[in-house]
Amino acid sequence: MTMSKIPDEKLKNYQKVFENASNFYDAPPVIRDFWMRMAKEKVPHLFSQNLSWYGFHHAPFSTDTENADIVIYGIGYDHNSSQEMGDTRHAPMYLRFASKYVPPVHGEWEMAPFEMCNIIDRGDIDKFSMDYNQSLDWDIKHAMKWSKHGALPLRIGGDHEILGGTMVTANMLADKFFPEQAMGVILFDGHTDCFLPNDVGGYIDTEWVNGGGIPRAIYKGWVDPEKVFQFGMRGFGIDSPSGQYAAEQLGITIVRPLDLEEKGYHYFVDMIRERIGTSPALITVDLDCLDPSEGGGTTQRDGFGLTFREVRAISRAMKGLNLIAADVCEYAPSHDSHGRSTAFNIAALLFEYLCMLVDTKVRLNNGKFNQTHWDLNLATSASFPGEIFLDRWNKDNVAV
Ligand SMILES: [Mn+2]
Repeated sequence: MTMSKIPDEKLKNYQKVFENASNFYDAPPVIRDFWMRMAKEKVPHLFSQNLSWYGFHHAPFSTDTENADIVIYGIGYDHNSSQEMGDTRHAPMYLRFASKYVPPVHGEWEMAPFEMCNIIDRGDIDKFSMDYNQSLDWDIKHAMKWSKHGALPLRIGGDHEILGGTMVTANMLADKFFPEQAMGVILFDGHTDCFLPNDVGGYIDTEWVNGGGIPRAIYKGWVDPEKVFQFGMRGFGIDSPSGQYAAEQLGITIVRPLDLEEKGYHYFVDMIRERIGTSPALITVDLDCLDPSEGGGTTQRDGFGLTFREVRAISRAMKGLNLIAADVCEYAPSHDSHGRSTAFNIAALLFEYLCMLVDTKVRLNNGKFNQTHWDLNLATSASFPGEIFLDRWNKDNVAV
């Protein structure tokens, strides 16, 4: 053995850590409880990406929306991205896979969402029909049914037609949990999407045109434009057909990528937190908000956009506030050509939205935790994390 070059006192401490500490056992309490429960219930290795019967973020597939706190599902809308169509219909499948690369705990926030809420993957809603309105009705019908008992939705597109169903469902939940307050919205997009009936004659009989959920919800009195923030506006997105002038007249806060870069995200995070306050709110992410250098896996690529880091930093404004629904749309797997880098960033972002929805739902449940349970009949894996600590965990818990 070579001589130690570290002072004795310090070395003894380092050796003590090496011999006794555990990254499972010494995790923050809710995370450790989660790992130990996974071991006790013999839920197979939640780090695995290879078990197809796990849903989004390793959530169990389930039809039990009545007892769910959070419901995650895909809708592969592929109707009307305006430039490069891509293959948004396949996005839920690819993102479900990418989401399994994200660990099921949030160390930075000290959260174990599956220990705090009953989270299910309800599977996908088929877009059903070639008829636009019929597909919307099909989506909205399912979305409302699945959230009828209060489950907060995390919806994965598909194209931005998804926003109609998100808006209707969020409004239903807002009525249930926050009956006095209008909703706020954070939109990440290349375009304000404030399409008006006068601008889009072809869709005049369609209530929820692609992405046009915001002006419609303002028109109905569900959303307060003073609590609406739009990030990433540029290029085609600030031409009048995409809604800039309507958004300005409505009093929506429009933020161009350079504004964000110059003022810094703290400036806008503070503004969002002040204006949204205790109101219920939703986040909708149209991935064409992104700069093409962020992987390119979207439909309408337009230079000088946002980074994933900016989208995440702004999204975190909602942490601890009342986020009640979120969607992500316009992911085009066929354009995501660099080792699926767009998909992995989306997956990491989705997990943050999941955690923020859990945060809201725990408050709505008066602080009570509802654990997620997996159907163990499906389990075939031999490895479960933390198993060697079960004895210690059981002893410690008896002692307490
Ligand atoms: Mn859009």
